[in-house]
Amino acid sequence: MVNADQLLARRLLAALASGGVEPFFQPIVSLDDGHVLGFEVLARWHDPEQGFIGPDQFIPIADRFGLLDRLLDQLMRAAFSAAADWPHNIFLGFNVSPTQPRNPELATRIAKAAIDSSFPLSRVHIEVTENGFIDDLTQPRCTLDRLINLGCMIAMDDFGTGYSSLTWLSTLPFSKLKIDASFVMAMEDHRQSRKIVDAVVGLGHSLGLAVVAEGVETAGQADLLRGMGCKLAQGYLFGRPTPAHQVPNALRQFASARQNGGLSAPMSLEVRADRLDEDYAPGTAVALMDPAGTVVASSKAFDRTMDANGAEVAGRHIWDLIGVTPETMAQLRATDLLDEPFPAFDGSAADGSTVQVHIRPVKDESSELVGYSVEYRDISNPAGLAS
Ligand code: G
Ligand code: G
Ligand code: MN
Repeated sequence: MVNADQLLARRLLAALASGGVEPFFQPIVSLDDGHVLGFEVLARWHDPEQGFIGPDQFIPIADRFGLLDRLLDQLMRAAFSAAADWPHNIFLGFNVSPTQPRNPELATRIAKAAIDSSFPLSRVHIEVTENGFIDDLTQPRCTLDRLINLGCMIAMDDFGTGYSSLTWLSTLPFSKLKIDASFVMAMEDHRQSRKIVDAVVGLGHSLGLAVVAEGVETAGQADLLRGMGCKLAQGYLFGRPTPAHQVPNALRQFASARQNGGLSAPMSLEVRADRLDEDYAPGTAVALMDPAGTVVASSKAFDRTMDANGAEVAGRHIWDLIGVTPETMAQLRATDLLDEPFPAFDGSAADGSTVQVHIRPVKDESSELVGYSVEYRDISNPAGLAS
């Protein structure tokens, strides 16, 4: 006996094999000037016989029959391929159900999909719903740390609808918090919802997170959000989820907000690394790392500060060198999304003295993040000369 759910699961499996499930893209914009920062990728399934089947119907089935990873894989590959010609500074946000990070293979699968498509992992954002996390966070935490280590950004989706939201927020390495649409949509009519949104924007910012308001449908809601200091938004006011072929057109309509500076020479991390000594004052203790935190170049003064024996620093992970935690990397991601400076923090040099660590994003001419500079400043020597 095959029941209706099993039948649907079989159809879904067939659709996944034949490309019948398609990614749609919804813009996430800056509330300051309306430019597009990235897209949320949403699964859409058109069945030749049954017509359009909504994710509310097929996601739970995919979950029950173990098809979510395959769905994610298909969506990612289709989305990366479609986005190859889009501007290189926009991110793609993928939804991951709370059961998926329990699978130790998830991070590897995501990395493989991106690498196979030459899509930078620093532009991959993973949205995890707070609804349904189970009590034991050991494996999810491990998976999310690995994803951050690979360069991805993690967002908490539908914030405010689950329970223990604050526990997840303090336990898992989020960079971004998405306020659930239900609060945003009720804001104009209900003072309570307005207060909640205001408080969540403040909470997110005080934790160093980027905050996105979901479900923004009216100009009035956008104005209220701007007044609260909310920087990022998503909703029908800015754009509905659209198929890939309509995205370039949608981007052109948004384009006036952001023009490239017209620089022609590419400024890759490698070029910057070669010019390290010219770009910084002599004796500056500075290193460049890629978005995932691997050091690609360092000045002699940096090496000296790190390790009295002058061991090779390039190729090592910044976490191992200066005790940067996954939380620091997660916060770093949030600050580049918001274009805000990352606050300096104290670290210790190999000789035991305290140094101030300044981390700055390094971007190319099209504002794509290529890495970060890590500069040590001797606190007793504010000019930044380490020797
Ligand atoms: O796009 P729409 O509002 O119809 O989506 C309904 C729900 O389905 C949302 O909660 C959304 O996060 C979820 N959803 C859409 N696409 C995916 C997907 O690819 N994977 C998972 N796990 N959920 C998805
Ligand atoms: O759970 P999640 O936040 O991933 O769900 C996102 C879903 O919300 C998308 O599937 C999209 O279709 C829907 N959505 C996005 N913007 C709006 C909006 O402005 N109004 C409404 N009603 N739904 C929206
Ligand atoms: Mn989402």
